[in-house]
Amino acid sequence: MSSHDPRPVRADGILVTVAPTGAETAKADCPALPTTLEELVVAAQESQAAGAAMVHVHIRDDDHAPSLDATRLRDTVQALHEQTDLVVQLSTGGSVHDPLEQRLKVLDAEPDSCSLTLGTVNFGDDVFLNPWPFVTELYQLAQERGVLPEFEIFDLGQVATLRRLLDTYGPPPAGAVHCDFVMGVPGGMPGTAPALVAAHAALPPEVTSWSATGVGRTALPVALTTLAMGGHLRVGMEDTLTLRRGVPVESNAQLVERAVRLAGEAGRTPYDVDEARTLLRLPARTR
Ligand code: KMH
Ligand code: ZN
Repeated sequence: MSSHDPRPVRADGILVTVAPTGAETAKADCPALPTTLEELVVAAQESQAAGAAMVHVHIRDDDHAPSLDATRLRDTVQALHEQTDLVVQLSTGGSVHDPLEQRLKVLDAEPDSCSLTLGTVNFGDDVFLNPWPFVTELYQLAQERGVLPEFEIFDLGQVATLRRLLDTYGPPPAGAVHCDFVMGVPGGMPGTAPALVAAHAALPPEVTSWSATGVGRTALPVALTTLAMGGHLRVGMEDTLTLRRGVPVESNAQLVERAVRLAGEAGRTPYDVDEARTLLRLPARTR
């Protein structure tokens, strides 16, 4: 094997990504949502102990409102790197109100990975704006900085945009093409088995790994379908606030534990952080 070949990774493993906070839920409506740096670090540590290997991060300000403050982002990446072993992925999606210019600056905080949504989508009553020039600028920035993009796919047409992006600008930094289907957003593709099968079938052959998450009540159907199809899982309070009807989620670790339990029934055990870095072709890292 040459030094350029990807390292092998266990076939019966699963990458569990935790998305602990998001930008949509108010702290006042959900006190268990981790919105301070201290709460985020604890949620990340507990999630790692439960089997997560990557954390998808949105930060909040002192009033618990979504923020893209440069200093806070940098401090957050540093704290997560110092106090967990997780692959740190910063959201470049932010909230639907964040300006595109500020979303590009997220990469200045030097995360391992960044989310990169492949197109504009209605998002409830709002619009999550991702015009092609923004997508291409963010992608080229990630390539220049050696940051792993996680391609977020909210709708079937966005899979075609991934094809166009790879054709026009070439592969990501180390060749890992990692996608995440975000399903069940009002305005995007539904969180159903047929939708996931269709979106997955349209993925370009360059894709090296994929995960899925279903928001709200689609969390379980999407997770079960993903396991049946051999994909990886993203879970967390960004997407899911109830375990089932009338039963609130108490912590992000609880959702990670459930994902690991379901994966176990499918014969798969979570990748540790070193295995996750291998899968995602990230350099090994020690605290
Ligand atoms: N908060 C949504 C508008 C991402 O993190 O990149 C966008 C989002 C996707 O959560
Ligand atoms: Zn997000």
